[in-house]
Amino acid sequence: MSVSTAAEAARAVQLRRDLEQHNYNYYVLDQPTIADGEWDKLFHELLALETAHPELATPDSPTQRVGSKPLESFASVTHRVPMLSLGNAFTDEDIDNFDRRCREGLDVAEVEYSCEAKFDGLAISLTYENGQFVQGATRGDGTVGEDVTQNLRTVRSIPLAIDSKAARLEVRGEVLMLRKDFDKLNARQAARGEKLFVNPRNASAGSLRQLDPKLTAERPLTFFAYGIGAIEGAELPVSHSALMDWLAALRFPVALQRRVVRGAAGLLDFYREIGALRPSLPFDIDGVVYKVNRFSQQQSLGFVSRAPRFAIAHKFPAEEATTVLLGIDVQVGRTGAITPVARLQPVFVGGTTVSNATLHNEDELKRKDLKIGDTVVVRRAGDVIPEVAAVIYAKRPADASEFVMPTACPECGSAIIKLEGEAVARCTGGLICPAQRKQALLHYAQRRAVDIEGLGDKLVDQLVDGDIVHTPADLYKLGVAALAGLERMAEKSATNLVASIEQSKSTTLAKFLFGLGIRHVGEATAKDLAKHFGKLDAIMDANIGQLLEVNDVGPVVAESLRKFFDQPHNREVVEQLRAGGVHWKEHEPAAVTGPSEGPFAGKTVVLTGTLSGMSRDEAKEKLEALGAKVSGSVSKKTDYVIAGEEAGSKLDKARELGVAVLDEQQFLALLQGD
Ligand code: 5U1
Repeated sequence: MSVSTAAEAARAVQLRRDLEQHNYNYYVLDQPTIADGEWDKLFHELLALETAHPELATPDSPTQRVGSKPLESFASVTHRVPMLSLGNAFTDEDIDNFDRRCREGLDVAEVEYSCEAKFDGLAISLTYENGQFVQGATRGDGTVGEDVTQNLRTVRSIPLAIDSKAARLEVRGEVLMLRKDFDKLNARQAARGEKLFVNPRNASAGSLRQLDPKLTAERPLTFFAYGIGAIEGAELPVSHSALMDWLAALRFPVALQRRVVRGAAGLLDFYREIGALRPSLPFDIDGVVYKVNRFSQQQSLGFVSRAPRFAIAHKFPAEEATTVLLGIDVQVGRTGAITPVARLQPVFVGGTTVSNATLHNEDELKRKDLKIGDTVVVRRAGDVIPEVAAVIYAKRPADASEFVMPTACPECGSAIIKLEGEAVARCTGGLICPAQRKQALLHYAQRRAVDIEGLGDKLVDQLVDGDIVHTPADLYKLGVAALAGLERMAEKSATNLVASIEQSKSTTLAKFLFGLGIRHVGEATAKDLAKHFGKLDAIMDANIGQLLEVNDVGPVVAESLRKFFDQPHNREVVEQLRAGGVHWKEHEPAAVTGPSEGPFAGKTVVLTGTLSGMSRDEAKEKLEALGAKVSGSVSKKTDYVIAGEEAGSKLDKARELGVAVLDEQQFLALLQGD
């Protein structure tokens, strides 16, 4: 070990600054400006410098996050300012009452509130002395918590040093795990044959209470600040919203979902808005929190027992509940995919009673080691199909029974097979299978395909079960008399349906092709094929090589198209549809419809997140008019991903693949030709 030179000392300072800035960009702003490999290189350079010259190491160095020695137990920490809990509200009336109490208590006509999302994580307190992070503690009982400093040092969104002159500052907030990190963690647990976590909250709790900080360091925890405890040697801002801005300026992560509003109406608007956003947020929330904004007013309202009078949590319906798995059935999808479905003891979750939940596929069933009779956690988030999120093995009864995947389709008796490399088992019955036939008809009739208004699932059930309709071509033979005899079909609705069937005859090649329900041929691919070939016969007769020439068509899609049109019965249905009067405008192959120049000409673009200035459909239309193809998924062939607010997994994928990402402003600039 040698004494460090001035250049080495300066380099260590620079590396620390750069690494913390990159941490902040990545973990707080979610805008990385450096590749992971590059970060690792800088980190190892600093580690090597500090190892060779220990006098260069500082307690707030990024190298000090990684995890020190395991503890025997956690020490107790008495909070200088108690960590309060919040009263709960569930109804609009509860909120009116809360607002009335605040108005009356303050003797004002209207109150200003600061609203924010309520994280479903674990409350913690972080103590900074003279700008250095010195202690982190769990909430515990609100008065005494556990010292988890070592573990919290590993959470990269928590700053180890802050630019504040406060002799002491306690920052309060919540540790949680982002949904995408939770999914990755559970996939890793499964690959290692280790136990799966029930939800991000449990995973966070388990991770934070590890005695060995190296284990916590392996868990992707994050942090959001929502308040402070003790503050010494610095001035407290005048309001909660100003405090949040101050914490953000000190580089603490704070939720973007916060707003200052007035009166109960403002609170309820915020509640509904965040409720609608809830399923698309990157983390779990269980409600929103309202706080009287001005600290002077908070102080005059004070506390009742251990909860503040000036704040309240407005809870959302729970997204998870436990119930019993009564049985497992299988459902057959449009392409024959067999989905195991859980039959559950009915349970109220996510605001409705749930008695069925998807189990996805056989592999998922095995992964969860699910048995009939098990107590399970059911999750229903927003409008997403309910799913069995976890099994509570401790409650497994002795007579719990294994589910055996059927070998024959329950709808048509055809063999069920699972192709190598595919997670999904499929019924081989094709259109012989009534379940597949029903789905195929609904797919053909949907708005994005030929658009037959009024052809819903109840009607399709009757048409297929009554042997009236076998293929989409049969729809064009239906008359008012045949339809009017069906359940829930009066003469008027039958007449309307016949009219809308008639109307659907005039369509586009892309919509017709999409409507045929060929595996892997979604709307965007159908548009590509129509644009490239111009005529249906050209598509039906194209060989694999010709199909591969189409933008975004790969071997899987090409193979699927060939297989579909090689089946005589599929060609027959197409001919019957044409004979029945279904038509569209055809054009010469590869006619160029959009401009051939400009930033988006010939480019494949994916839209993700919410754009503030236009709807997704408007953006799509504008892009297509400029010659772009708008695709639904990100691949190596994608030229641009346009990312609005709350962009999710598509943005992650773009970053992973190194695809160019445009934010809304950059997108608008290109649209305007700047
Ligand atoms: N977002 C948020 N969660 N939460 C929890 N703010 C917030 N504030 C709290 C608690 C217990 O307490 C303060 C009002 C004291």
